[in-house]
Amino acid sequence: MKVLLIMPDANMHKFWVFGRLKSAREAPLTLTTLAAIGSQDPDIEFRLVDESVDCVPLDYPADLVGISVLTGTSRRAYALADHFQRRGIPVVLGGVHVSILPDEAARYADAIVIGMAEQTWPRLLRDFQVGKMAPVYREEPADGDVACGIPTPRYDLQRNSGYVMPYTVMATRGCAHTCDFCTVPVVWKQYLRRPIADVIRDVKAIPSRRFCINDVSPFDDADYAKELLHALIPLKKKWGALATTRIASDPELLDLLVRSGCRYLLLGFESISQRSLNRIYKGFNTKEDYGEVMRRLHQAHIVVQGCFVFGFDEDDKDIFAATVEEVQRLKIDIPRYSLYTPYPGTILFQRLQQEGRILTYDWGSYDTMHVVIQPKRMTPVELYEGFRWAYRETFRWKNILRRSAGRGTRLPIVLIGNMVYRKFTRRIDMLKGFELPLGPLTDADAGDRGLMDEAEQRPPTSRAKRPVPWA
Ligand code: B12
Ligand code: SF4
Repeated sequence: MKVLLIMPDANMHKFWVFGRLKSAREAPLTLTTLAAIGSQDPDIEFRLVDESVDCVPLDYPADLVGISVLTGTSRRAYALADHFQRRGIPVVLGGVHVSILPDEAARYADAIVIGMAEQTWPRLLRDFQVGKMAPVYREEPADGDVACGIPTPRYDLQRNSGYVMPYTVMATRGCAHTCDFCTVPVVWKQYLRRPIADVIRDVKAIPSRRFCINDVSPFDDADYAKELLHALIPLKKKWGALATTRIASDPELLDLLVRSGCRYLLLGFESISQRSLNRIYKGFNTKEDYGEVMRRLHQAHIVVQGCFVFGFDEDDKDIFAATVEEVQRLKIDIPRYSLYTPYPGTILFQRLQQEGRILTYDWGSYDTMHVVIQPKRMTPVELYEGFRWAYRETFRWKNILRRSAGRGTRLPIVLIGNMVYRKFTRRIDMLKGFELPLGPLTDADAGDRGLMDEAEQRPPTSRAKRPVPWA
């Protein structure tokens, strides 16, 4: 049986390099994990297509198609689902967006999978083979706080050369925090840790010295993290990960990061305003400590990608220049900016909906690069223009060079990272002009079943859509 697994892309991180697609980010674990889980049955042949690095083979002779859906990619996912269903091929949808809005996703699929799929995916595949696939599969919460039995991802099935970082590993799932804009605590209510032996097995399976841990919060349980880092030391690998700013406050953890080969961390600073941080339930980030966080991580020769968000209720037009200035002062190696986005299911979504401040329910714009809310202290246009200005200003050569001064042996990686985002800055300006390989989505694309139009997408309690001035 042939199963085609697709990760649709919103054209965010991909670039054409010498005629081939290249993703400037790490490979997702989703498809390689699903293929690994399903590979327990030798009769199933998986083909993996991540649209960040591949084009979807629209004529592939699949028996079953599985599509992973994020909110920002849902329109694309539904159009692809429609395409394969019209060819008579059953489609299964799963992933974050499906778990949050199962009723919406169910309209575009023969079956949906809610939550993690370690138990449900093999069951679905078995049911499908005997012609009894159910319309909904829902993973039960784990018993306790340990995630057991997750197999080593099928790295052999992804186009590794397409990624800047092809090898990703998972150690934990979920997050112990509840930032108001974040989907993670909504979808994964538990903070799970995988057995250290399983993680080390996966790291050993990687045919490279470099890998990354792409869990959202892998160091939150300090005891677990220290045990894991101890176990990584003998493997002599170089790795990167996501973390919170609290990582730098524990000297033992910091020392273990260095000894185990950590070279890169992505940190969510989010804002330079403590009031904003408190308001979004991220008060554990202390603005006053940012300088010390950066000093310690730089001392440990760790490259820091620092993420900031614009559009918080406390933000006014001064926030852009103030943030860029702080980014320069802190010498954030690779800064990144996003727009405050109310993903469905989040605390933020509920609040802004009640306040009538959601401008569009077109999920295609929920990529943190489009303004989808009415900001409190500026107009949507001012927010968008400020965001673009901040990108342009931050990635001017003179600012890149000022930030990178003194980075010693890490300078090449810092400069490469900045060059990618310099290019990305131009992409933000072009976002509206992009067309996906299947063509722009229209009602005609969707055929009889119809892509959701805006009225359908709008939850019944919401206010009418207001025009976005620059659309
Ligand atoms: C690595 C990562 C990335 C990578 C890879 C992208 C990707 N598609 O995974 C990169 C860096 C490119 C990326 C980019 C972005 N990301 Co991201 N990313 C992640 C991260 C940290 C891990 C994903 C992962 O590999 N998980 C491990 C795998 C095994 O788990 P999984 O994907 O959930 O899959 C399991 C189940 O969900 C299910 N499943 C999933 N799909 C399917 C499909 C089928 C058919 C079946 C049966 C089951 C199934 O089975 C799997 C096994 O149990 C998640 C956070 C998280 N914990 O999920 C955020 C996350 C997915 N990202 C998020 C966001 C917002 C973004 C960006 C918009 C950020 C930005 N501004 O750049 C972009 C958008 C990318 C796009 N194309 O639109 C949000 C999504 C929110 C939402 N509602 O959609 C998340 C949840 C983070 C968050 N804090 O909320 N991201
Ligand atoms: S933004 Fe980061 S720290 Fe906050 S809940 Fe999400 S994953 Fe956790």
